[in-house]
Amino acid sequence: MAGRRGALIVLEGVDRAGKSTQGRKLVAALCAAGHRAELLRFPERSTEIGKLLSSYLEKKSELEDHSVHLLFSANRWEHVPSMKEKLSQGVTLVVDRYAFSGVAFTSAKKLGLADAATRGEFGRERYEDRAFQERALQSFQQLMGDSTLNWKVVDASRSIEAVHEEIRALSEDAICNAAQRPLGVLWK
Ligand code: NYM
Ligand code: MG
Repeated sequence: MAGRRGALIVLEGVDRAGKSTQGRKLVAALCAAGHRAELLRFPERSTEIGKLLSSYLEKKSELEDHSVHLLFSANRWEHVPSMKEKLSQGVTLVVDRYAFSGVAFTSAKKLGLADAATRGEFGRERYEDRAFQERALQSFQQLMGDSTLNWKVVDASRSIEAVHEEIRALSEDAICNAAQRPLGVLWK
C-alpha cells in the first residue's frame, strides 16, 4: 500500500531457540502473502565489524568486554540508515536479534561468576552454555518490562509449525498497524 511504513519485527531469545528458522519461515510467508519483507540478523557478520565479532564468538580472538559490547552496538548502527530507508519505503523488516541481545548477553557476563562466560564446550561459540543462557533469559525478561516494544512471548517448546503460525499472525497485525510500536517476539 503506497505511503505505508513497513513494520519492524524483532525476534529475541537465547541461543538455539529457533529464531533463525522462524525468521526465514516468517519472511517467506509474509512475501507469499504479498507483503514486502526482508530478513536481517545481528550480529551481521559480513561487515568489517561483523568479522571481528564473528572471530570473537568463535573464540579465535579475545576482546575486552566493554569493547566487544560497543562493537555489537556499532554493528547495528552501521545498518540503521538502510533499515530506516527500507521501513520508510514500506518494507517490513524481520530482525533476528537486536539491541536486546546486546544488553542481555553483556549483562549475563556480570550476573554470574566471571569464568562462566568463557567456559563453553569445545566446538561451540562463546556464551553457549546453560548457566550463561539462563542469565541471558533473565535479563531478556527484565528488559521486556522496561521497553517500549510491543512484546509477545512465544513458547519455543512447541512444533516449528505451531510457533510459525503464532508469529505469522502477530506479524500480520503488526504490518496492518505499522504506525504502532515495533513488535518484539521473545522465545521462552
Ligand atoms: N550477541 C548478539 C551478543 O552477545 N550481543 C549482541 O549485541 C548480539 C546481537 O552473539 N550468542 C550474541 C548472542 C549469540 C551470538 O549468535 C550470535 P547467532 O547464532 O549469530 O545469533
Ligand atoms: Mg548462535
